[in-house]
Amino acid sequence: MPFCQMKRFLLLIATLSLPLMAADKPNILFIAIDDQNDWIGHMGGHPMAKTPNLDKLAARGTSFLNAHCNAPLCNPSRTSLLLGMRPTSTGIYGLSPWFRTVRELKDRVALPQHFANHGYSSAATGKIYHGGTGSGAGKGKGKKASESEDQKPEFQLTGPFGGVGSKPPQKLIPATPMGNNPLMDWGVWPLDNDDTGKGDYQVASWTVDQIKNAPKDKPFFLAAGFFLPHVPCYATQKWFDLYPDDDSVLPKIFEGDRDDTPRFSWYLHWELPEPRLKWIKENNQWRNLVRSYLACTSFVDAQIGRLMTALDEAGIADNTIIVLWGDHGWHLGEKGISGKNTLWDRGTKVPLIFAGPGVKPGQRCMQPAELLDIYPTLIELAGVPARSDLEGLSLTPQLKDAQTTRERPAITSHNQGNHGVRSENWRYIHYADGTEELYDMKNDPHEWHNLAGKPEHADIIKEHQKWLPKVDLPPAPNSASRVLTYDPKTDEATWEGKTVKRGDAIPE
Ligand SMILES: [Ca+2]
Ligand SMILES: [Ca+2]
Repeated sequence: MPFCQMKRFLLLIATLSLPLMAADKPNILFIAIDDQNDWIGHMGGHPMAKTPNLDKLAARGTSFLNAHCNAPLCNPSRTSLLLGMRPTSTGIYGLSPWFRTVRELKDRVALPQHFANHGYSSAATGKIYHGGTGSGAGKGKGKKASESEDQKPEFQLTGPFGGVGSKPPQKLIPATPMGNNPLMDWGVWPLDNDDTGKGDYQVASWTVDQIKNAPKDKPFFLAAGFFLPHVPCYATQKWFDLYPDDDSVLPKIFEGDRDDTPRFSWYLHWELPEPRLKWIKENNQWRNLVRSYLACTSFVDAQIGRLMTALDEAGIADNTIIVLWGDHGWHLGEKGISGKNTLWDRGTKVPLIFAGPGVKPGQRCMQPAELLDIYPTLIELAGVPARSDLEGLSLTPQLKDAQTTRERPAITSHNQGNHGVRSENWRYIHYADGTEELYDMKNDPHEWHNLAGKPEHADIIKEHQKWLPKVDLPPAPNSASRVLTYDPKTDEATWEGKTVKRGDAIPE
C-alpha cells in the first residue's frame, strides 16, 4: 500500500476506534486554588499549616516542591497555564485583557478545549480563568467573551461562579491605604460557623455532583477553581481554632530585607490595594492576616477532601488523574509587603501535585517545574494527541522518577523585561532596567542576601541569563491593571498608566 493510502487507512481505523478508546481514557480532575503559596503542610512553607487532604493527595501522587507560576498574577498566570504559552509570548501581563479578545489568541485551543476535541466531556466551576469558567477578565475592562459570538465555549458545562460568598455588612479591618479596596479584608465570617454559604463550599458541592453523575461512556475533564485564600480571607471560627492566637504564627522576616533589592523591584508592585507590612503592623493586623490566610487554606483543603471522597465513593479514583495547582504565591509580610506581583519564591512558588494513573505515589520532586508544564503533561498522561505549539515540558519523566533532571529552570515573568529564573539551587532576577538579584537558595532559602554583583557569582548569573525569554512581547492591546512598562531612553517606568521617576517616594 502506498504511504499516503496507508496513512489514510490508519487514520480511518483511528477514527472508528475513537469512541471505544475514549471510554478507556483516564478522567481528569483539575483543581485550582487562588493565591495559594507554599503554606501547605507537606510543602513546609509554614510549619503550622494544616492541610491533611492536600498531604493525603500528595502521598497518593507526586508533589513538586519547586514549582513556579509563569506570571505572579491571576489573569496572566492562568492564561499561560491554560494556553501552554509564556506570558512573554502572549503579551498578557495585566488583569485585562481577556485573551480571547486578542487577535493572535482568539482561536488558540486551550487545554480543556483540547481534551473536549478528543472525546472528553468538559465541565468547570469557580475560578479557572481569571473571569471564572471562561468569560472576560476583570470587571469593566476588556471585552467579555460573549461579545464574539462565534467563539467556542471554554467548557461544555459550567457550574456556580463561587467567589467570596457570604460577606460581612462592612469591612472587618480598618480602612486600608491606596484606595481602601473592599477585597482587602480578613477575619472570622460568617459568625455562625456555617460554611455552606461560602462560594468555595458551593464549588465543591457542584463538583461532587458531577463526579457522582459522571457519564460512563466518556472520560471527563472536570475543573474546580477555589477562590480562597484570595482576599478577602473570611473563614469561620473552627478554621481559626487550628492556629494559635499568638505571634508564633508569624512568618520569619528580615528587617531591612529590601535594602539590597533594586529600586526597580518596587516598580513591580508600585501602588496596590494590598497593604504594606508597615501599615499591617501599625494597625495590629499582622497576626490576624496570617491566621486568616491559614484558616482559609485549611477550609479549602477540607473542600478538596470532599472531592477526593467523592472520587473514592464513585469508584473512579484509580482511573482519574488529579492535578492540583495554585496560580501564584502570596506575601504575608515577607520583603515588607502583602500580596503578589513579585519574582521571589514567596510570589512565584505554588503547590503542584499530580496523582492517579501514570504517577508514582509518595514522591517529592525538587526539580524546577512550571505551571505551563501542566498542558503537555496531561496530554501525555492521558494519551490524547500531542500539540507542537506548547512552550512547557511534559513532567511525565519526573512523575515516574522524581530524581530525573528537568532540562531547564522555571521562569516567571512580570511584565516585559522582568524575569525570575529559578533553578534547583539558585534564583536569578533580571529587571527591565538591567538591575539584578541572585540568591543561593540552599543556604539562603528566604532570599535575604542578594549576591548579584559579587564577582565570584558571575558564572552562575551568566548560566541563568541564558534562560531569559528570547521572545519578550510588549503588553497586548487593551492591557490594564498591574501593567508596568519601562523606557530605557528616559529611564522612566509607567505603572498602571502613571509615570514613575527615580526620585519618587515608594508609595505606602
Ligand atoms: Ca490569583
Ligand atoms: Ca535582602
